[in-house]
Amino acid sequence: MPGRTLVTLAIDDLVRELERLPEEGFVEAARDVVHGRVLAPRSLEPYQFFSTRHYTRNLIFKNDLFELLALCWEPGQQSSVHNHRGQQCWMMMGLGRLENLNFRVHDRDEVARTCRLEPTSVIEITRDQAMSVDPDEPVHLIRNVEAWGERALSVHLYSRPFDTCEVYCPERGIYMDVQLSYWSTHGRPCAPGR
Ligand code: CSS
Ligand code: FE2
Repeated sequence: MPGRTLVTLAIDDLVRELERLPEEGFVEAARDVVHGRVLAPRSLEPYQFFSTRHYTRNLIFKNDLFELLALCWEPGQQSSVHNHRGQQCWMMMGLGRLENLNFRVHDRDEVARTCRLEPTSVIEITRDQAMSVDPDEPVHLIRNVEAWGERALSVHLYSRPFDTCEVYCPERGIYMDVQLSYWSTHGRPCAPGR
């Protein structure tokens, strides 16, 4: 959206703004909020938990309508190829930048749990360029490119919340259900030793 003026705000103010949105039309209104705001990095410090093993998922806020998470990525870390259970997903950067790789799913067999993935587009997500996951092509992978050498923190808005997703294994042509878990909730670690 060229020509937009981005408003910088703290994460608590983003939560309040999203909480005020009516349920009817939430998806359209939330998209405008996400694409029109830049997050103040210091406000995200309570949600910064990095692990050398994998990216961490840190809950900021959740109600029946939406969930807001901070995801922390060391250089080189990436998600699996996954979907969002038919829910909308938007991403804003708090620190650094990330790369998004989209995939199209072909020959999905719900019984055999097999499919074929075709890589489609690659998008960079930056602090002044948020991203909406395309509801028509919602299977993707997020990565913090190792060569960039910088930590990243992304804020993910999901509507509605979901706690499982499908994970795809492109090499084997299979997919499976995976449970999602938090590293911390409301700034308190809840996954010690992982
Ligand atoms: N959907 C993944 C992160 S990439 S959008 C997750 O919630 O862990
Ligand atoms: Fe995702």
